Amino acid sequence: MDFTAELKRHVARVEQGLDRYLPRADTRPARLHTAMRYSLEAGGKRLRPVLTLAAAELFGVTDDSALPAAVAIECIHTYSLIHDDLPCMDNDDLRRGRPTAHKQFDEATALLAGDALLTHAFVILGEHYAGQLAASLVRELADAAGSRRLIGGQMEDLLAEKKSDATPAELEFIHLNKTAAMIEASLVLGGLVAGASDDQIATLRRAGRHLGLAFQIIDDILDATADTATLGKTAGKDAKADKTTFVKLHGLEKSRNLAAMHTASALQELKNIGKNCEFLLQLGENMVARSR
Ligand code: GRG
Repeated sequence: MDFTAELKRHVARVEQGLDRYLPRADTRPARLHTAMRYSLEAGGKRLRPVLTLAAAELFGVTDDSALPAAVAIECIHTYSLIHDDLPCMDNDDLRRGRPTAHKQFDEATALLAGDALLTHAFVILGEHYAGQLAASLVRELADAAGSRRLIGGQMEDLLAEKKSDATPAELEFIHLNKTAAMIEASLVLGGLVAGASDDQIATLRRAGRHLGLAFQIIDDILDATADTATLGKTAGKDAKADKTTFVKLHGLEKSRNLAAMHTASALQELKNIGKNCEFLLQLGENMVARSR
């Protein structure tokens, strides 16, 4: 298997899906739909929707039936980035190599574009799936994005920033929910569309949890070691804010080891599914070696 070609193929499908399932930029109110597309079309690695497509393929789904679910995940991820960048949260000027939504438009438009992306994710699920599958997808995504997971993780992150001495347990709660929840859901949505068994879904969930933790540790390492131009977002923010991160708690070397450990656990879980998971294995390995 040619990993780079496969990744390109999945990313191209995601880009097409985003264009297909999002309202056109000139839909009234055009300013809102232009802002939604501005943030979505800025690029990004598309890791989460690619995980959804790859998980569905693992169980033999090679057509576009998982694409709406993949696009819904990317809509929620992008909403969370828009809101995270707002002045009331991280107050950042740069995202995906471009001015953040509130810089390009204004705060109210950015807030509404985020709200609309979050809502539209569920419109997509409702339009493209039916019956028990639709209910399972909505429940999974809403739970991952909700107050006990993504939003709850963000809340605790904001609270921890004020103290700047979060414990390892607090840090794990934040990362399991702010970062790993959506990565877990990405794999699970692909499995649900493909009709995976409860056991297989549970395995995808465990793999996603490890991948998510590895992803966040690498994110902390990159914040400390990479430059703004490479990342497409402001680098060095954690140290400047004296934020508790894996790097602050454990140092660079131990953080790298922890990321490798979580990746190995994720890969082992995927192997346990007993399908041809070569692409997902290489995706996991690439995530640890990534530079942005
Ligand atoms: C506002 C509800 C709410 C949540 C915000 C996403 C998020 C939670 C905060 C952004 C800051 C951060 C470090 C989050 C952890 C997850 C993460 C590393 C997001 C960035 O994901 P990438 O690197 O981004 O996949 P691209 O742009 O490539 O899609």
